[in-house]
Amino acid sequence: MIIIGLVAASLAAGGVFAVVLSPPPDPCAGVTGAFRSFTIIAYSDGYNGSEYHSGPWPDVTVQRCDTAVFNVINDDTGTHGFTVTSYSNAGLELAGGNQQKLHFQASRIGQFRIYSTYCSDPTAHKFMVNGLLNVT
Ligand SMILES: [Cu+2]
Repeated sequence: MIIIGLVAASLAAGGVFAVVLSPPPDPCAGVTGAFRSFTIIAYSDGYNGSEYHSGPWPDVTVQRCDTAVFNVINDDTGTHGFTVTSYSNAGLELAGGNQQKLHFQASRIGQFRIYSTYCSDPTAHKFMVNGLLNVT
């Protein structure tokens, strides 16, 4: 009985060490999700007219492990940024007339703010701080 107990204890300890030493599992390892593309027009009225929406705008949803692709077009003359909390803290910075893509695999479930880190126009900036990416 004592030997069985020791074996069980060492197995338990081994299990603990294995958990500590292993990198955290990637929930999307081997999973190919869908590509979800969104076109974002940055202008003086925000992203896709955020100024005219009372709630978060844009408000987009992908499923976990999907690849989210944001095709950002700056239709304005000044500079605008675009980023998504947790997924791209550096984000994009687009000069007037510029177009760039931001893409990543949405491996974490939750709600993530879409916003601009920098706008040359402070009035437009107010409309570029309250977008939302939902990962379900
Ligand atoms: Cu902006």
